[in-house]
Amino acid sequence: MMIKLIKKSWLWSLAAIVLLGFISMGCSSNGEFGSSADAAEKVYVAPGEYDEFYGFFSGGYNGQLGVYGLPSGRHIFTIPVFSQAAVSGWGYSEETKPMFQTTDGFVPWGDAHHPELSQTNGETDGRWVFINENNTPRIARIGLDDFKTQEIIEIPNSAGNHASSFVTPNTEYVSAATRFSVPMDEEELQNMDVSIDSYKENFHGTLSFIKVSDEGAMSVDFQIRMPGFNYDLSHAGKGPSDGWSFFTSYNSEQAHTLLEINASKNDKDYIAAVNWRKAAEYAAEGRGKMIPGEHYRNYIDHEEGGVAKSELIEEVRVLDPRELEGLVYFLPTPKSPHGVDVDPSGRYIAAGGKLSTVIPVHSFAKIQQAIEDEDFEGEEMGIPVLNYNSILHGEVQNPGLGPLHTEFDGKGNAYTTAFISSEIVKWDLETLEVEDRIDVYYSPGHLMIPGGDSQKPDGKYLVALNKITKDRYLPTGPEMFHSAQLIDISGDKMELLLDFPTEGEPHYAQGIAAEKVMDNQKRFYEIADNAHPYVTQGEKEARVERDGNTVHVYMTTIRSHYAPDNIEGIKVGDEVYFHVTNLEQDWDVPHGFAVKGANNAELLIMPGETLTLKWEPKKAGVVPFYCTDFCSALHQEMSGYVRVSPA
Ligand code: CUK
Ligand code: CUA
Repeated sequence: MMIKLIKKSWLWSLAAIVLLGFISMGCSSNGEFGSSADAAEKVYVAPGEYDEFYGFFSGGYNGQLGVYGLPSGRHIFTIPVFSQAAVSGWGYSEETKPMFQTTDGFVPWGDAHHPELSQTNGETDGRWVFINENNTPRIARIGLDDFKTQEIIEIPNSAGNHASSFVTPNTEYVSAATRFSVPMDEEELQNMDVSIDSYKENFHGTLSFIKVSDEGAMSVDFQIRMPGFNYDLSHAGKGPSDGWSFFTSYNSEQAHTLLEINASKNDKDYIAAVNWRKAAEYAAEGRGKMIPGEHYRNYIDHEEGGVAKSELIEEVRVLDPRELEGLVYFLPTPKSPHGVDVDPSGRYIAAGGKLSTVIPVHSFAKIQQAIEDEDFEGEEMGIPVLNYNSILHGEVQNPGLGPLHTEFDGKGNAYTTAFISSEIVKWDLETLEVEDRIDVYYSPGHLMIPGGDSQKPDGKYLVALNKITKDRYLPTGPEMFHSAQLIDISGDKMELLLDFPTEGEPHYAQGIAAEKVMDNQKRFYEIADNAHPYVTQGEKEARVERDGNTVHVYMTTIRSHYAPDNIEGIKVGDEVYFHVTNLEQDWDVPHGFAVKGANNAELLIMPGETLTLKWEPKKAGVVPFYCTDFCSALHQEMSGYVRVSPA
């Protein structure tokens, strides 16, 4: 009997893998439009008018955060985050280089996955957006007052940070988890030089909870030691489940080679339900222990004129579920679950079992009951495994093939992406009946409803974030931008309104009513408040100072000239720092600064800001510099010369 069962599950795994591998490429029709005139009217934003929502779309392997207007789908901005951006000098200027400091050195690229807006009382509040970096584990916090990355914290004792950056209902914490388990020694969780074949005995994972202060400063409050699975996604509880977070895991088989087969054998993997409030109490009481956990916290220091600082933190607290009771419970969940989403009421937890034929929905009340009754079917590394049938609210039948992620409209409906069958499936949270389905083009990963993972969704639009584009736009060679699709969900039937391309791979996205963000915008920085150590407060102070081989140029810009604009006395081999202060006090008047042949990017200096470009001239001669941003009718005149003499 046992053998038969295993065999059966094996067969199903193989079938699913074949489907994932081959059918995932989607069909290739153009699909039906609803009435196009109707759809056009719904997404039309007249010239000079604003969109109703901001959309924040992860840039995936471009490492940045794209800002889109919805419903128009217009790409209105890109916020540089984890990758250097030549367009503004992000990560090239001396002020911003420290933002890329990690324990692996200067890492100027990142793989950004899940943006998440800050929340107050379970509602998006428009203060910040967080986003995780999957490759070199990091989390960034971006201010929605100036649309700039303000802080990047590294996650120690982690090997890939995918299940991040999801917030608790009052942004007490941002959560993170290790995507890949790695060898960790028993005492201090330090990575070890051991055979990969020793996976089962040596490999472990960690979950991390990053505390967020009222000002937004992040710190790793505690980590939880976990069995050697792969941790994939998470979402925080809310309402009755506030105080808990849910993390999906796969590879409970603990395979370390050919994962597509070997990590797909078990009928069920687990969702880890973490009582973070209890864990925070343990941490506050000094329980668990401090272990080595070197990581950098990099932040823009506004007190110091916006110069980034890097701070090395050496230790971190780890809590061990084998020693501390009530920290974590495993919820058995079919099958290699990917997404885990908590409905707006906080009562239901839906999993995207990507190889499952159903969507399992757990009930938080039943989870609580099962914990109270100690209704356990086993344990993994001291973590009790609850009984599947005891905690299940129910299963959604026929949800489409390859269910991944679910969002909610706040009216009792859930929407799940089906990756393999390329559709969005709408179902009722109480009856679990499928109510509607719509084809998308093609193979959706995440989906987004503004506020759709908060307690107050704006259930008007849904965006499908499709992984494969194929024939949706004019062909651009082998590579195409990813395709997002806007769907009207205000009625009983979903209606496809718009295709629009997104830059990089938009894993996840967030949306928020424009009015919660647009009125808090900084339009320029007050020059009088500029506390940069190399600020030049007025043209009269512009000057060149030499200190040995180091030259500091205190430079200003204002339409349409630099001061100084002729610089002599620079020698080959000097280290020249151009500290350029933009004296403008007017919205949307940056100036640029570029030096011919400099092994660096340009600077794009916002009004009232100071940025520094480092230049080491290699040859004697006279070198021009100029403004790269068309700032006035006399922009072409905005230039100057540096004379470089032999050493
Ligand atoms: S995701 Cu990162 S692999 Cu489903 Cu959140 Cu695209
Ligand atoms: Cu300043 Cu162009």
